[in-house]
Amino acid sequence: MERVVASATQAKSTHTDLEQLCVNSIRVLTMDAVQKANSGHPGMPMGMASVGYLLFTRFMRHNPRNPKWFGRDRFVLSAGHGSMLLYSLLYLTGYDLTLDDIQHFRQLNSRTPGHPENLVTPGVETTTGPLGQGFGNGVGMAIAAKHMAARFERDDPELFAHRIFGICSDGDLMEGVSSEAASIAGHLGLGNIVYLYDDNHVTIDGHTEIAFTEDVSHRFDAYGWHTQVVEDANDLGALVRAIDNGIAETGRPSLIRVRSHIGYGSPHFQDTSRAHGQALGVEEVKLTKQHFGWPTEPLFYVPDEALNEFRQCVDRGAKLEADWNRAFAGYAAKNPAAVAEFNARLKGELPAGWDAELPKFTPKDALATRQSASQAEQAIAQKVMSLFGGAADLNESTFTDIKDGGSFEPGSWGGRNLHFGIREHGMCSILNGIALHGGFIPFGSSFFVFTDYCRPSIRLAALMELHVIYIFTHDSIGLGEDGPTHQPIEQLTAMRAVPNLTLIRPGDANEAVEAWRAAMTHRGGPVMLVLTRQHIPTLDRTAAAPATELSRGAYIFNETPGRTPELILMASGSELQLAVGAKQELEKRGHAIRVVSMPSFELFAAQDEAYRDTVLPPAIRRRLAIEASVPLGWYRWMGLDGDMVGMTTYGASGPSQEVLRYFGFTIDNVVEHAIALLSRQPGR
Ligand SMILES: Cc1ncc(C[n+]2csc(CCOP(=O)(O)OP(=O)(O)O)c2C)c(N)n1
Repeated sequence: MERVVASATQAKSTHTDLEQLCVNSIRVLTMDAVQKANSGHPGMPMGMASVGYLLFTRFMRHNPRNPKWFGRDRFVLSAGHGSMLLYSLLYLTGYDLTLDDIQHFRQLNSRTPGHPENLVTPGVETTTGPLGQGFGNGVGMAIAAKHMAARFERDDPELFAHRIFGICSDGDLMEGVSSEAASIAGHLGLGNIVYLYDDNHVTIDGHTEIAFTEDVSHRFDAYGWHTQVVEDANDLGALVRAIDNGIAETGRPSLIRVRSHIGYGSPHFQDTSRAHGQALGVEEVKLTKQHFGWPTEPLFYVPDEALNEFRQCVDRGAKLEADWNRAFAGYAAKNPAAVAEFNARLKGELPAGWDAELPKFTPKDALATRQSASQAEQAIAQKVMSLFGGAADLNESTFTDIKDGGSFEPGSWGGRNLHFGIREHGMCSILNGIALHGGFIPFGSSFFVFTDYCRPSIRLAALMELHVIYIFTHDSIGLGEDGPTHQPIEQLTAMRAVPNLTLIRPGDANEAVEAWRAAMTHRGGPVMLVLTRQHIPTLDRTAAAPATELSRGAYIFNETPGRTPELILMASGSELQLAVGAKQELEKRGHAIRVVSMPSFELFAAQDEAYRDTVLPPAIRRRLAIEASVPLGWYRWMGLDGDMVGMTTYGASGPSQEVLRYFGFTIDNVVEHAIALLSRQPGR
């Protein structure tokens, strides 16, 4: 296959006039777009225009007319605030983005939002802006590429050899998440990464000297990266050589530190933070254009020679993809089974019979939902090869490693268990990258309380509609001895607040199995399974609804036969057993009770109103929620006349059952609260 990569001998130490025109075209489009919007970040694209130009026109194998071509190299703009760099490149190289789109930069419902969004703009691989996240996403993409190559490559190493290019900034490299991702990328020796670091010495509050003086190259050396320095971002020859070297280094990820100048060319604002986050001003834009020898009018002017040069990417990309498709057709003819799996994975299809071996539990089984869920996961993992992921050094507790799946390591890229180390945030940003790459249902696991360490990446998974599965165990004060630092109190509420995240907290072993089924079949967003450490009973369902009802988010578990319920007990997870027990006690006292199992607010909220009103009839206003968490999120279901047995303080260290009793998670206490509710006149 053709490699469109300039060799060192072709490298020039100075740029040609045409190259200069191309680089300046990016700068001018950026200045004009930000000026028209009167909002945005002109400085970084102006400083790194040369890098963007070279990557898109010389190095990256991409097809502007098919941004989803599997064999493409991926480009990640981790410094998402510099979005005009990416939009300029996408427009100039012939993606489905017009000059009109550029002129509507940052306008409502435009295809050029403030920060790049994967679902909005063709050619944007990942949503970036929260600094450091893109860096981690790229590491995930590189992991995904390595694993796909190991699983599918036969005799043509080029077919699955795409690379991950990225641009990151000071802010990216200051954020902790990039350190976590860089550390694991170095450990793994991900030689398919080439990142260029925009070393412009400027952030929002001024010079980097005020807060960022470490030697970044040495830091990355220590991580095990291949590092280089280019002293001048305008030296295209040096950049070409460095990128060539980065590509040639296949045993380590590559970081090229590029000394650049924010707001390059602006007579008054170059090298100052004034160029970072606001329009340069009409006068300054004119002066800068004059400095480039550019006509000041019309706005958004790009010379034909430059546009033609950029648009060579269209024909080149078509040829690259056609060559790849030809090679792939040869591969497919020789490897029909592999190609069937490959195609299904890319489409996100599950193999026939994927759920055939799911376990079934009986009331004899008393086990933690982390255990029952693990059994379900193992049964699925044997059939679904796209399931790939790992734990943040807590597999001994979360039980998520795939049995006989092997470890993903240098030399065994086909392993399906990724040892993330104690890097929860890095793990979740990497999971996003794996999902974005395509061909995977990635999963990650840790203790539920540490979702606090993962939240920015979880939020982005939800925003990007990625099919990522999180398995978080040790879900309440019921974890016991580890005490309040490890006992989640507000995390259920916090995670339920993330739009488009589906959280499922199963109430027994059979619900745990159904939770996995829901996680596998859900599309358009991440799913989080929230599981117990402590054993809980498997509920007797001979006179109760089947656990498959979990798919509706909430369902009538059982109720006093033949009578209209006076009160609804509703619970999730380990507290469902308390509702079931309390119902029996209350029935003995003559009350008619309904138990509602509510493992997922989101799945329930997605049901139609008629179903929701069947489960929680508006006329039944005495409702008691039971969950070892803060009540905030439950008010929607409790209503004004409801009450909750929940947590309003942090927990305590002690044996599980004692801690639960201490905080009122007993049948007696639930009954007491129910009696109090029953004796109250609703509406008062
Ligand atoms: C996690 C996160 N924190 C803060 C910000 C706000 N922010 C945007 S850019 C930036 C820093 C700019 O410095 P640098 O990364 O060097 O970019 P440059 O000024 O060179 O464009 C900050 C703090 C952000 N986008 N993400």
